[in-house]
Amino acid sequence: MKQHDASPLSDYVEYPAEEMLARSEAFYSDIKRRHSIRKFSDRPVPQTIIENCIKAAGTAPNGANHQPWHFVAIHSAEVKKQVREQAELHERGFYSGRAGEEWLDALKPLGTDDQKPYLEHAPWLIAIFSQKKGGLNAGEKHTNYYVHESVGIATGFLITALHNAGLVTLTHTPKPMSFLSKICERPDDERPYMLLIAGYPAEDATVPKHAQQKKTLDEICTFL
Ligand code: IYR
Repeated sequence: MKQHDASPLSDYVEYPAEEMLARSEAFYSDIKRRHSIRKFSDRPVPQTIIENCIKAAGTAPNGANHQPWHFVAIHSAEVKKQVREQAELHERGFYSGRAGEEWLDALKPLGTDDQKPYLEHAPWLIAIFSQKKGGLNAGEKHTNYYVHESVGIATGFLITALHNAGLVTLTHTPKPMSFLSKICERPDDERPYMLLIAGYPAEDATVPKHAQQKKTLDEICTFL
Protein backbone atom coordinates (compact mmCIF):
# COMPACT_ATOMS: atom_id res chain seq x y z
CA MET A 1 0.00 0.00 0.00
CA LYS A 2 1.10 3.56 -0.64
CA GLN A 3 1.94 5.94 2.18
CA HIS A 4 -1.21 7.45 3.62
CA ASP A 5 -2.38 8.85 6.90
CA ALA A 6 -4.01 6.05 8.91
CA SER A 7 -4.71 4.82 12.42
CA PRO A 8 -4.69 1.24 13.74
CA LEU A 9 -7.95 -0.72 13.52
CA SER A 10 -9.03 -0.45 17.14
CA ASP A 11 -12.73 -1.29 17.13
CA TYR A 12 -12.74 -4.66 15.32
CA VAL A 13 -14.30 -7.41 17.43
CA GLU A 14 -13.42 -11.05 16.72
CA TYR A 15 -15.88 -13.67 17.94
CA PRO A 16 -14.98 -17.27 18.71
CA ALA A 17 -15.97 -19.55 15.76
CA GLU A 18 -19.02 -20.94 17.55
CA GLU A 19 -20.28 -17.54 18.47
CA MET A 20 -19.72 -16.40 14.90
CA LEU A 21 -21.92 -19.23 13.67
CA ALA A 22 -24.59 -18.43 16.25
CA ARG A 23 -24.50 -14.74 15.34
CA SER A 24 -24.79 -15.43 11.60
CA GLU A 25 -27.83 -17.64 12.28
CA ALA A 26 -29.38 -15.15 14.66
CA PHE A 27 -28.98 -12.29 12.20
CA TYR A 28 -30.56 -14.30 9.40
CA SER A 29 -33.51 -15.26 11.64
CA ASP A 30 -34.00 -11.64 12.53
CA ILE A 31 -33.66 -10.09 9.08
CA LYS A 32 -36.01 -12.75 7.69
CA ARG A 33 -38.72 -11.00 9.71
CA ARG A 34 -38.29 -7.81 7.69
CA HIS A 35 -41.24 -7.28 5.40
CA SER A 36 -42.34 -4.37 3.25
CA ILE A 37 -45.47 -3.05 4.93
CA ARG A 38 -48.19 -1.02 3.26
CA LYS A 39 -50.45 -0.29 6.21
CA PHE A 40 -48.98 1.85 8.97
CA SER A 41 -50.16 2.89 12.42
CA ASP A 42 -50.04 6.61 13.21
CA ARG A 43 -48.30 5.90 16.55
CA PRO A 44 -45.47 8.38 16.99
CA VAL A 45 -41.82 7.37 16.81
CA PRO A 46 -39.28 9.59 18.61
CA GLN A 47 -36.98 11.57 16.32
CA THR A 48 -33.87 10.30 18.16
CA ILE A 49 -34.52 6.78 16.85
CA ILE A 50 -34.72 8.06 13.28
CA GLU A 51 -31.54 10.10 13.87
CA ASN A 52 -29.65 7.02 15.10
CA CYS A 53 -30.79 4.97 12.10
CA ILE A 54 -29.71 7.72 9.68
CA LYS A 55 -26.35 7.94 11.47
CA ALA A 56 -26.01 4.17 10.91
CA ALA A 57 -26.83 4.63 7.20
CA GLY A 58 -24.15 7.31 7.02
CA THR A 59 -21.47 4.73 7.89
CA ALA A 60 -22.07 2.77 4.66
CA PRO A 61 -19.13 2.06 2.36
CA ASN A 62 -19.12 4.49 -0.56
CA GLY A 63 -17.06 5.96 -3.38
CA ALA A 64 -13.91 7.77 -2.17
CA ASN A 65 -15.69 8.39 1.15
CA HIS A 66 -17.51 11.35 -0.37
CA GLN A 67 -20.73 10.05 1.25
CA PRO A 68 -22.86 11.15 -1.70
CA TRP A 69 -26.21 11.18 0.06
CA HIS A 70 -28.67 13.39 1.85
CA PHE A 71 -31.61 12.26 3.97
CA VAL A 72 -34.70 14.38 4.52
CA ALA A 73 -36.68 13.01 7.48
CA ILE A 74 -40.24 14.27 7.17
CA HIS A 75 -42.46 14.42 10.22
CA SER A 76 -44.54 17.49 9.37
CA ALA A 77 -48.18 16.57 8.58
CA GLU A 78 -48.32 19.40 6.05
CA VAL A 79 -45.25 18.17 4.14
CA LYS A 80 -46.46 14.53 4.28
CA LYS A 81 -49.77 15.67 2.77
CA GLN A 82 -47.94 17.37 -0.12
CA VAL A 83 -45.87 14.21 -0.72
CA ARG A 84 -49.00 12.06 -0.75
CA GLU A 85 -50.83 14.37 -3.16
CA GLN A 86 -47.93 14.46 -5.61
CA ALA A 87 -47.13 10.74 -5.33
CA GLU A 88 -50.77 9.74 -5.91
CA LEU A 89 -51.00 12.11 -8.86
CA HIS A 90 -48.03 10.40 -10.55
CA GLU A 91 -49.12 6.90 -9.53
CA ARG A 92 -52.53 7.48 -11.14
CA GLY A 93 -50.78 7.93 -14.47
CA PHE A 94 -48.61 4.89 -13.80
CA TYR A 95 -51.48 2.55 -12.94
CA SER A 96 -53.80 3.84 -15.64
CA GLY A 97 -51.47 2.99 -18.51
CA ARG A 98 -47.93 4.35 -18.25
CA ALA A 99 -46.66 1.18 -16.56
CA GLY A 100 -47.70 -1.12 -19.38
CA GLU A 101 -49.45 -4.47 -19.12
CA GLU A 102 -46.45 -6.63 -18.18
CA TRP A 103 -45.46 -4.40 -15.25
CA LEU A 104 -49.02 -4.14 -13.97
CA ASP A 105 -49.33 -7.94 -14.16
CA ALA A 106 -46.12 -8.30 -12.12
CA LEU A 107 -47.59 -6.04 -9.42
CA LYS A 108 -50.97 -7.84 -9.17
CA PRO A 109 -49.84 -10.30 -6.45
CA LEU A 110 -48.76 -7.35 -4.28
CA GLY A 111 -52.17 -5.66 -4.48
CA THR A 112 -50.68 -2.19 -4.95
CA ASP A 113 -52.64 0.66 -6.53
CA ASP A 114 -52.47 4.44 -6.80
CA GLN A 115 -53.73 5.02 -3.26
CA LYS A 116 -50.90 5.78 -0.81
CA PRO A 117 -52.57 6.63 2.53
CA TYR A 118 -49.45 5.50 4.43
CA LEU A 119 -47.69 8.60 3.13
CA GLU A 120 -49.83 10.53 5.62
CA HIS A 121 -50.45 7.89 8.30
CA ALA A 122 -46.86 6.83 9.00
CA PRO A 123 -44.96 9.00 11.50
CA TRP A 124 -41.87 9.34 9.29
CA LEU A 125 -41.09 9.58 5.58
CA ILE A 126 -37.38 9.57 4.78
CA ALA A 127 -36.54 10.95 1.35
CA ILE A 128 -33.09 9.80 0.22
CA PHE A 129 -31.18 11.94 -2.28
CA SER A 130 -28.03 11.10 -4.23
CA GLN A 131 -25.40 13.71 -4.95
CA LYS A 132 -23.58 13.82 -8.31
CA LYS A 133 -21.19 16.42 -6.94
CA GLY A 134 -19.69 16.65 -3.48
CA GLY A 135 -16.62 15.66 -1.51
CA LEU A 136 -15.52 14.67 1.95
CA ASN A 137 -16.56 18.04 3.33
CA ALA A 138 -20.16 19.23 3.11
CA GLY A 139 -20.65 21.85 0.40
CA GLU A 140 -17.75 20.73 -1.85
CA LYS A 141 -18.45 20.28 -5.57
CA HIS A 142 -15.97 17.59 -6.65
CA THR A 143 -17.05 14.62 -8.76
CA ASN A 144 -18.64 11.82 -6.75
CA TYR A 145 -18.04 8.17 -7.67
CA TYR A 146 -20.22 5.06 -7.61
CA VAL A 147 -23.09 7.24 -6.51
CA HIS A 148 -25.87 4.72 -7.17
CA GLU A 149 -24.00 1.88 -5.52
CA SER A 150 -23.12 4.03 -2.51
CA VAL A 151 -26.62 5.36 -1.94
CA GLY A 152 -28.07 1.88 -2.49
CA ILE A 153 -25.84 0.43 0.23
CA ALA A 154 -26.66 3.31 2.61
CA THR A 155 -30.36 2.75 1.97
CA GLY A 156 -29.88 -0.94 2.81
CA PHE A 157 -28.16 0.02 6.05
CA LEU A 158 -31.02 2.39 6.86
CA ILE A 159 -33.70 -0.25 6.25
CA THR A 160 -31.74 -2.72 8.38
CA ALA A 161 -31.21 -0.17 11.17
CA LEU A 162 -34.92 0.69 11.24
CA HIS A 163 -35.84 -3.00 11.34
CA ASN A 164 -33.29 -3.58 14.10
CA ALA A 165 -34.89 -0.74 16.10
CA GLY A 166 -38.27 -2.50 15.84
CA LEU A 167 -39.88 -0.42 13.10
CA VAL A 168 -41.27 -1.44 9.73
CA THR A 169 -40.56 0.21 6.41
CA LEU A 170 -41.71 0.46 2.83
CA THR A 171 -39.42 1.39 -0.04
CA HIS A 172 -41.39 3.64 -2.33
CA THR A 173 -40.26 4.93 -5.70
CA PRO A 174 -43.05 7.00 -7.21
CA LYS A 175 -42.32 7.58 -10.88
CA PRO A 176 -41.20 10.29 -11.61
CA MET A 177 -39.85 11.36 -8.21
CA SER A 178 -38.65 14.86 -9.07
CA PHE A 179 -41.48 16.40 -7.01
CA LEU A 180 -39.55 15.29 -3.91
CA SER A 181 -36.70 17.66 -4.76
CA LYS A 182 -39.12 20.59 -4.80
CA ILE A 183 -41.00 19.65 -1.66
CA CYS A 184 -37.76 18.93 0.23
CA GLU A 185 -36.07 22.03 -1.25
CA ARG A 186 -33.04 20.09 -2.49
CA PRO A 187 -30.57 21.54 -5.03
CA ASP A 188 -30.54 20.64 -8.77
CA ASP A 189 -27.39 18.49 -8.55
CA GLU A 190 -29.16 16.06 -6.20
CA ARG A 191 -31.53 13.34 -7.42
CA PRO A 192 -34.29 11.74 -5.38
CA TYR A 193 -33.24 8.11 -4.95
CA MET A 194 -36.00 6.59 -2.87
CA LEU A 195 -38.68 7.39 -0.35
CA LEU A 196 -38.73 5.23 2.78
CA ILE A 197 -41.85 5.07 4.92
CA ALA A 198 -41.09 4.16 8.53
CA GLY A 199 -43.17 3.52 11.63
CA TYR A 200 -45.21 0.87 13.43
CA PRO A 201 -47.34 -1.52 11.38
CA ALA A 202 -51.13 -1.07 11.55
CA GLU A 203 -52.78 -3.78 13.66
CA ASP A 204 -54.27 -5.33 10.52
CA ALA A 205 -51.10 -5.02 8.40
CA THR A 206 -50.53 -7.95 6.04
CA VAL A 207 -47.66 -9.43 4.04
CA PRO A 208 -48.47 -10.57 0.48
CA LYS A 209 -47.96 -14.32 -0.02
CA HIS A 210 -46.03 -13.44 -3.19
CA ALA A 211 -43.46 -11.49 -1.15
CA GLN A 212 -42.83 -14.42 1.19
CA GLN A 213 -41.49 -16.71 -1.50
CA LYS A 214 -37.73 -16.38 -1.25
CA LYS A 215 -35.30 -18.08 -3.63
CA THR A 216 -33.21 -20.84 -2.08
CA LEU A 217 -29.49 -20.47 -1.43
CA ASP A 218 -28.83 -22.78 -4.41
CA GLU A 219 -30.82 -20.46 -6.63
CA ILE A 220 -29.12 -17.27 -5.54
CA CYS A 221 -25.57 -18.45 -4.90
CA THR A 222 -22.77 -20.44 -6.49
CA PHE A 223 -19.70 -21.54 -4.57
CA LEU A 224 -16.55 -22.04 -6.59
N1 IYR B 1 -44.24 2.69 -7.53
C1 IYR B 1 -45.51 2.02 -7.66
C2 IYR B 1 -45.42 0.71 -8.36
C3 IYR B 1 -44.61 -0.37 -7.75
C4 IYR B 1 -43.56 -0.88 -8.49
C5 IYR B 1 -42.85 -1.95 -8.02
I1 IYR B 1 -41.42 -2.73 -9.18
C6 IYR B 1 -43.15 -2.52 -6.78
O1 IYR B 1 -42.41 -3.59 -6.30
C7 IYR B 1 -44.21 -2.02 -6.04
C8 IYR B 1 -44.92 -0.92 -6.54
C9 IYR B 1 -46.21 1.92 -6.30
O2 IYR B 1 -45.61 2.23 -5.29
O3 IYR B 1 -47.37 1.55 -6.26
